[in-house]
Amino acid sequence: MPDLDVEQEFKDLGNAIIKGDADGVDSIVRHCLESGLNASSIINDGMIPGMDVVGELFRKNQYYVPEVLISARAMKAGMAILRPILAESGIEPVGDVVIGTVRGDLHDIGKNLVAMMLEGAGFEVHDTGIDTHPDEYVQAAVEHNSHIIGMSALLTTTMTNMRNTIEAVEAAGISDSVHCIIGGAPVTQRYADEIGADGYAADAASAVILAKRLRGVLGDPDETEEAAGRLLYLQARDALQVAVRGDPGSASHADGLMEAEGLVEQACAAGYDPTHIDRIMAEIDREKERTV
Ligand code: B1M
Repeated sequence: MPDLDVEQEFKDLGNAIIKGDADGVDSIVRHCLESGLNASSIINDGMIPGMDVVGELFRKNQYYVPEVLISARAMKAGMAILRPILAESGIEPVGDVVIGTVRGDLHDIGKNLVAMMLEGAGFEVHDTGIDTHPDEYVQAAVEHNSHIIGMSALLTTTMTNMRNTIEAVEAAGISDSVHCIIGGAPVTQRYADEIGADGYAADAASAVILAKRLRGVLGDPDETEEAAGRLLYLQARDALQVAVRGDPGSASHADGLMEAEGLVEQACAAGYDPTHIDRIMAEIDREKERTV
């Protein structure tokens, strides 16, 4: 490959993903293939680092949903060229995931983001779409020999179908081989624990880290530490919500505040973003003032 500056090519490819330039991704990927680079290197060294930056920008609130969707579309443009080649070359995916929005729920923007990010991270993803019946998840997981079932819910009224799906997975006798993970705006770690899910992720980037962890393919230590800090922070938010819903002076109000404070301290110790820490501490202080 005498004429190809591989490092520059991968840098350009990553930047095209970050900018959401689908046409650019298409032409760079084709150029890389014509120059003899292999498909998995194009994904792992060019596209995924770009998508990692997108996930990072999203986590830091520097990218919002539209930008992520545009980048995800650019990623898809590259994947569409590379997927058949990967399938031919028999490269093992990181794991197999069945993902869908739960029964009764039609929201799919977040689920699609999670699916694309998982695909970008090297998972084989089977999307059951919206309004997925518990038995449909089970059927798809059995059919594809999946390692993970991912459920998304945006409504408090449909969240209960996550529990029903976990029960269906248990009833089908596949719970030893399939991990159930959940997410969506109303879902919390507390709820995941309550229904016996194997994991909860607050956003698409964290879902990838969770899925990798469940498959034993951890990201680099910084990535894991950042995710741990973020998880503690999100758990603190959940605890604060519990407090806010309780009457000042009630046990739930006091317990929620105490739990939130403890979690914020841990998130701070884990090096989580000080701006977010300061903001939630101010909210906790305001809530405390309501008690006196
Ligand atoms: Co609906 N809706 N909606 N809606 N909708 C909400 C969710 C709502 C909070 C709005 C509100 O009242 N403020 C509210 C729910 C209230 C509640 O239950 N607590 C609501 C309602 C009430 C409804 C209807 C009942 C309205 C009606 O008809 N009366 C109805 C229900 C239809 C149904 O599902 N049966 C309805 C319909 C719709 C539309 C069809 C119009 C549209 C959906 C279009 C679509 O998805 N194709 C819609 C939308 C767009 C929203 C809001 C505005 C935006 C949701 C969204 O896409 N967010 C929403 C209000 C809001 O959230 N601000 C609202 C962006 C997306 C990227 O975030 O989905 O949270 P999210 O995904 C995140 C994380 O949650 C996480 O990662 C994603 C990326 O970071 N995540 C996972 C998600 N799934 C995950 C899975 C994982 C891990 C992480 O592991 C597997």
